[in-house]
Amino acid sequence: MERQKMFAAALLAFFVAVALFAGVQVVTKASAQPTEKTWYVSIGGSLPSYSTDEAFGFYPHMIVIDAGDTIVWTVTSAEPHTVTFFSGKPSFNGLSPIAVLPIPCSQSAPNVYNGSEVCSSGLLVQGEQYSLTFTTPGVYVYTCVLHPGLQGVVVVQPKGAPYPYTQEQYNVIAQQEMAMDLQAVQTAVDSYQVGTTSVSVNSSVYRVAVGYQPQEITTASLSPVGNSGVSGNVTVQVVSSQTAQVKVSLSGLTPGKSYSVQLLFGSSQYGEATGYSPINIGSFTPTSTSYSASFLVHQNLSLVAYTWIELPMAGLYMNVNTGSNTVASGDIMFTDGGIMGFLPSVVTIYAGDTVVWTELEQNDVHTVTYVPPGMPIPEFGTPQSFEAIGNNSVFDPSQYHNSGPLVYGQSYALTFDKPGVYTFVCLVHDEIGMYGYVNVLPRPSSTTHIVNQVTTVMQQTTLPGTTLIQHYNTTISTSTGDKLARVAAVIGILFGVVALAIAAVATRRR
Ligand SMILES: [Cu+2]
Repeated sequence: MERQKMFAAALLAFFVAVALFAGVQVVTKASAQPTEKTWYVSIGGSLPSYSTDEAFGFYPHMIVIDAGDTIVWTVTSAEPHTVTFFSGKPSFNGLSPIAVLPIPCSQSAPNVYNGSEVCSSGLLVQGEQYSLTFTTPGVYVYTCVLHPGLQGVVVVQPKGAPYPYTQEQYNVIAQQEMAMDLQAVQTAVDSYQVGTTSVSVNSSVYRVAVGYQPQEITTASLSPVGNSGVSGNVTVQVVSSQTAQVKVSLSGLTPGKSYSVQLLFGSSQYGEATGYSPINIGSFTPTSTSYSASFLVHQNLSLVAYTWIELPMAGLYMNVNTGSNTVASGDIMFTDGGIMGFLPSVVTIYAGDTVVWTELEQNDVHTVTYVPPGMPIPEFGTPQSFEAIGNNSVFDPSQYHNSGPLVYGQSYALTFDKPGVYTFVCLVHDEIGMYGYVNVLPRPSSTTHIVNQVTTVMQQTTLPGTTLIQHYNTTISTSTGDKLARVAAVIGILFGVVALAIAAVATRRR
């Protein structure tokens, strides 16, 4: 009996101990600090089948985290990028040597961002990561110093605030945003047309694009803030090197009241980014409840630009206010990307013709470089890569030819007098396959030449009629007595020649 009691007491003590221990565990759990989370953002993207089509973005564009959390960025594209927080301080040009060097947030805590320092990852190549821990609630914009249009937003909420999205949801958003950017690049590439000008019977000028990108235009809707009843939309478009056009259309306004329109860094939902000032677009006093107007903004809207306005893809929003109250707002988003290639990649010309390469990508820098046999491809950044040599000269296949870094709108030209196939490379993007070829054919006798030239131009365009023309060409070259097709082809080409002649005369008259 005594033994049984002792056994029961021991059992009870055991259960009490277990209960107490469990209780302590529960208490410990309840009083624990919320766990700091780690979030993932990817940078850039490309389709495997079009490796030179590059999406330029931070995906997701905006991420909302809590103080204490960490973000890890990973470069997923062949194109290198940086993650740089300027915190409103002056940014630097992507071509300056410091652009690619890492900048620690502080000496003691290089990867802890408190919202006011400059922190930069330095150059990150495919697969490389950078991480920052955020300590201070606020709205922060960040950029890639190499591609000024790349801008992202980090919103830091107070510790313990509920998150609007999970990482899984952000992954889906990221995929959608990247797909939209790649689609925009492909659409731009598909619509690109080669420009060719006949200078004389014995020489033509062929224009090749060096990099290409979707047009910088976007429309955003403006939603009422509170119960203002004011809504509308805004279209933002880059119209010249330092000018953007902002077209605003609003309804629900109070006649006689004064309104201001501003562009701000940050997010319409979470507010202004720390360290950045609003860009004032204009003011108006409507005489009716609706109003539309077009404003020109001459201020440089980009964080960093080579020579051209580059609108950030995210982290910019429009605000319509009455001075004290915001009545409508909306995020301005651009699809951002570019082709790291020559368009067309193969250009077929005749001896005596000239090729003019023009940089057509606001977001990036490229070179047009010919490296003669036996010479290694210079590394970008070396003096040799920056050396501009041979512009407007006659191409000599035994010599090094280089445009040096070209920014938007700049050109490089060479005249070819020796038949052959010549390979050109961009020293910035050689590793991702930015190669172009100039195929120089011997100049044929004049009549055949004109026909050939017409068909070459047709083949090099991406117009819908191309397939038809190519079909006719094939018919001519392989014809085995199909007279009708030959006649049709000849008539077609003659029409083409006549049309070109009319166009040439018309151009001259103007
Ligand atoms: Cu390039």
